[in-house]
Amino acid sequence: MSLLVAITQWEPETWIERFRRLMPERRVFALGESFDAAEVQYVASWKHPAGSLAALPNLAVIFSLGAGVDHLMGDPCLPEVPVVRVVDEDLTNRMSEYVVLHCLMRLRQQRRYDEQQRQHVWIDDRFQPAAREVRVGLMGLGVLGQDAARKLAVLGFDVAGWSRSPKALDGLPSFSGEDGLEAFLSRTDILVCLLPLTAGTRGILNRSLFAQLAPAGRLGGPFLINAGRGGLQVEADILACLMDGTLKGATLDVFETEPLPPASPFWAHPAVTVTPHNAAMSDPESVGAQVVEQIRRFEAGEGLQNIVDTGLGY
Ligand code: NDP
Ligand code: OXD
Repeated sequence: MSLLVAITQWEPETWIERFRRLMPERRVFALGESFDAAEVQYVASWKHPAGSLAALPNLAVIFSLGAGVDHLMGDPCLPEVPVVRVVDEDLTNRMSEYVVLHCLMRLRQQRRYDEQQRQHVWIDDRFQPAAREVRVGLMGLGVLGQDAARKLAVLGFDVAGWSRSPKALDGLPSFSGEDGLEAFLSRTDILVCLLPLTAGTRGILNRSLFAQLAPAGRLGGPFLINAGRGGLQVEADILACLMDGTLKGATLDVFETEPLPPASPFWAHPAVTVTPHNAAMSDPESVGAQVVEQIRRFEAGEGLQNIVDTGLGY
């Protein structure tokens, strides 16, 4: 049986080459090629066009090539087969690097020094809060949130987390559900969002939430780091909150519209750091090998791993 690689927005060639090399005994098709739909048992997807998987009569498993699965859940014609997502050490490490980097950038005020360097300005500025004085709050304590939390704690940050269900996190404070949100936000100077985009989280990063962040922390105001999904954030609210001081700065890897349009005010905003949705890339070597291993497990009757709860949407 064959694998259909259904990728948009990423270059499919590397993935197809990798799958063909790893599974020489199988046929690997790209969406757009001509193929026999009845032959396809597996799909590897990143943002396949909605409806394009609807007529595959022998489809058994859909593999998301990313950790997030909102690109699949948004397809109203998604076949009712198990959906498996990426849980990958390489991807997890990359996300933690991103989170640690941008928390340190805010702690050490690096953007200010970059600007001073551009201006050839030397200010004898000895104000540097300690990491232990800065409270980082992770929204989402899943695979990525937990790893980032641990690594931030090693650096000395005062870390807490928030998730849907209660979590024990190496002795770090953790909060859950609607009831725990206010207490979580009120002790947060840097809010790091690693939530999935679902019906329950869409638009959660909005003015009413930002207004509950700690107003008087050691960084002089709260910062937002969003590397979850653009649909989690209300961009007009972020801009308005940066303007009135509810937020002091934001680091955004994901956007309501991607690629970020050239006219977006985020590009030139002095308090915003923009990265092009690459906080944690899926590595074709590592993720391709995982898909192949999952197919082996499935066919050996050993059971799939990292199956998505399609009811919850993540
Ligand atoms: P997980 O599924 O492992 O974790 C998701 C976390 O979010 C869980 O702790 C879950 O709670 C929590 N959560 C979900 N819904 C809610 C809710 N309504 N209220 C509170 N908490 C909620 O996902 P990962 O950690 O692997 O990935 C997280 C997201 O990161 C992905 O979905 C994707 O969108 C994004 N991502 C972005 C990348 C980038 O490059 N920018 C790269 C990879 C991923 P509970 O523990 O109770 O289930
Ligand atoms: C992912 C992503 O979900 O790259 O893995 O956004």
